[in-house]
Parts: sequence; structure tokens; C-alpha cells
Amino acid sequence: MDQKRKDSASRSRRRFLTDSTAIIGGAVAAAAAPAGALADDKAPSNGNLPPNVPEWMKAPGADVGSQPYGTPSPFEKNVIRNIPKNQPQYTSSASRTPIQDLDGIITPNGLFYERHHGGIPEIDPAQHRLMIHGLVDKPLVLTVEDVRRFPSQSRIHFLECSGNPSYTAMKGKTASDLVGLVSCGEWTGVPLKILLQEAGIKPGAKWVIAEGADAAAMTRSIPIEKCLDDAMIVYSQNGERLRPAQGYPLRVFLPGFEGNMNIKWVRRLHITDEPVYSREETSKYTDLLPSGKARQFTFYMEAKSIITRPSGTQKIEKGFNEITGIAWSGHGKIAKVDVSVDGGKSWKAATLQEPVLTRALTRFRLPWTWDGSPVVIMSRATDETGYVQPSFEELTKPRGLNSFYHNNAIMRWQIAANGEVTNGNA
Ligand SMILES: Nc1nc2c(c(=O)[nH]1)N[C@H]1C(S)=C(S)[C@@H](COP(=O)(O)O)O[C@H]1N2
Ligand SMILES: [Mo]
Repeated sequence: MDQKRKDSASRSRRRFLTDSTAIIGGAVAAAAAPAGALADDKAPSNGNLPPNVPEWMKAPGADVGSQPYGTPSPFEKNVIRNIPKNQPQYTSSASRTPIQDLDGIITPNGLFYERHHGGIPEIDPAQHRLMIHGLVDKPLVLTVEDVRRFPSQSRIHFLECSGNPSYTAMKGKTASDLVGLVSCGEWTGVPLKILLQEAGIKPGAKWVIAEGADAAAMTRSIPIEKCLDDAMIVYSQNGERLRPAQGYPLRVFLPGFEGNMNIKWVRRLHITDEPVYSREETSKYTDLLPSGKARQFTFYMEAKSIITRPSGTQKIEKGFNEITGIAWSGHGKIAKVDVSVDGGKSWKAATLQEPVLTRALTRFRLPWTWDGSPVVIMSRATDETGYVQPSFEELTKPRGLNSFYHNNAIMRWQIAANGEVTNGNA
């Protein structure tokens, strides 16, 4: 670099530093500890802090390739899946995404929530096949490599378990305890429509029965309309092959549909004129109404949102706080997220992070200055169909309290005078 360019680069760097300091300084002016202050009286006296040169600058760091498959910093060791404690982990079990510790909308593969009804099978892809049969002209038995030869696509979508949380489990401490059975990733695979066209579906085909190759042989009936629309057979998740817990080597992906229907380790697609009425669409995943009748085949997950920061077990300080969280709807894009900082008396529209994607998590943010008085904060999502996320009272008025699945009620956080955040739904 010649001297002139060096000078101008360092000038623009200085200008950048001044500008960004101004922004940060302005935003947290009201906070107790202004960012960038040289005398940090909260830190233990430590030779690594300014103006000293920290230890990790005094010798070269680790070699490239010291971690052939990278893992997070050891200082982030607490950001892990939330696995219920004091509970035997039977093969039918779940783990939750630590949504309160994540930013943006993409869930890292190692933190994706899990729900297994018969444990995680270890499948050798060379010995796995996908069979397509029933009301078709040409039954197919495909290898994983056969599936990968079809035209592919990648789409970003959320996946959510329909018991997230159940009607009776709104007592958790953290955002993850409450609604950690939701994650979002980029899915790559083949549109299911292409595979069905290859097999040639016969007139009268109305359902596709998908079966998983796990010990539970999880089986669900999918309406043919969805199969010919945006359904996929996926093999990759966030760029790499599916994790075993997410259905390696092949899984059904039905954007916006309840998690249970997204059959993992899929081995068979049976094209029929009737649903199969499996355990998961009769005794489970149905909602018993006050009339004694049950809602069956709830396909799409309805609009929902939760504030992830500040949220349960966190502690805030007086002054500036950014309120942020996630919203999603199985019916399409999120149109609006309103936030209340007065227990629902008044609402303010949060900013939605672009791009807002259909059937994907959407990040919302609202700047807020807390005056130190106890408050209840909450968020309310509206999707592009105009549907508004209900309060628990609004949700249970028509549905009653016998239901277990499909609870998309507004979640409340209580903030005490000392800044401690707790579950405000009790
Ligand atoms: N074969 C099979 N598919 C399955 C399941 C299962 O136990 N076996 N669990 C279902 C349920 S209840 C949910 S919520 C999602 C969970 O997907 P994930 O573990 O990738 O988050 O997968 C669904 N697909
Ligand atoms: Mo689920």
C-alpha cells in the first residue's frame, strides 16, 4: 500500500471508530456501565484488560486443523440442548433448543431440538432405501444416491413440535423450557412432487403414508395436495448432511406442518386413497374439545412468538435494553409482531429483521428503556393471513382445557424491581 492510501485508510478507520462509538455511546447512555469506558470497575484486576496486552496476543494460537470438525469456544459450554433433568430418558424423549442463547433465525445443527419416539437409529446410507408404491404407475425403490440425482432445492423453514408447550406445561423457567421445541434451518433435498411424478400417481391418489425406519416405525398420512406443493424429501440441513437425530439419511419435510408429520429416516411412501389412521393421528396429536369431539389432522402450526431476551432466569439493568425474540407461522410470512411492556395494556410494533421468509423463524426487535419498576412484557405475532396470536384465555375459550397439543398462546415474562426475569404465565 502506498503512503497516501495508507493515510486515507487509517483516516476512514478513525472515522468509523468515532461514528460507531457515538452510536453505542448514545444507545447505552442511560445504562449503568457505558460501553468503552477504560476503567472497568466491574472486572477483576486482570493483566489481560486494556491498556495491557492480553496473554493470547503474546504467542501464536492453535494450529489450523487442530479441530477438523469445529466446535464452539469452551467459554460457550453452557449453550447446549435443554434435556429435562430428573427424568429418565426413555427412548421416547425430547431435547430443546436453547432459544434464549441464540441470535438470528438459524439454529445450529448441534442445537436443533430433538423428538424421538424410538431412539435415534444409526443408519448406514448404503443399506437404506426409499420405496414409493401403492397408487402409482411405476413403483420405485431408490438409494440415497438415486434421490440425490434428482433436481434439488434449498429452503429455510422452521420445524416445531405440536406439544410446544402442552396446555399444561407453561411453568418452565426459561424460554427454552416453554417453547424450545422449535428450530429453523436451511433444508436441501428433492421436491416430493418430482419423485411422485417419476413414479406416476394414479387417479384416486389422495394421501401419501410416510413411514420412518426407526424402532417406532413412525407413520403419518400426508394429504396429496401438500405432497404436490412444497413438500420435500431432504438430505441436508444447514449445508451438511442431516444429523442422525434429524433423520439421516432422508427425511420428509413439510413446511409449516406440525413436527410429528415430518417423518425422519423415511423408508417408505405408500400412495393411497385414504389416511392410515395411525396411532399418531388418533390417540396422539388430536385435541379433545369440551364437546367430547376431537380435532384431528391439525396440519399447519399457527402463528406464535416469544421474547427470548429478556427472558426467564436472565437479569436486566435499568436503562436501555433491546427486546428481541422470534416469531413464526405455518401459514406463511409473519406480517407484524407487537410487543407490550405493560402487561398487555398497550402494544408497540417491533422491527422485523429482513428477509422475512415464509414458514421460517422471523427475528423481531424493539428498543426499550426500563425505568426499574416491575413490569410484564410479552409479544404477539400476526401472520400474512391476518391471524393474530391469541392469549391463553382466548385460545382455551373455544378449545377448553382438555387439549394437550397446539398451544400457540402469548407467553409473558415478569420483570421484578431487581431486574430478575421470571415466567409470568402462572
Ligand atoms: N421416524 C420418526 N419420525 C419422526 C419422529 C420419530 O420419533 N420417528 N418424531 C416426530 C416428532 S414428534 C417431531 S416433533 C419431529 C422432530 O424432529 P427433530 O427431532 O428433527 O427436531 O420429528 C417427527 N418425525
Ligand atoms: Mo413432536
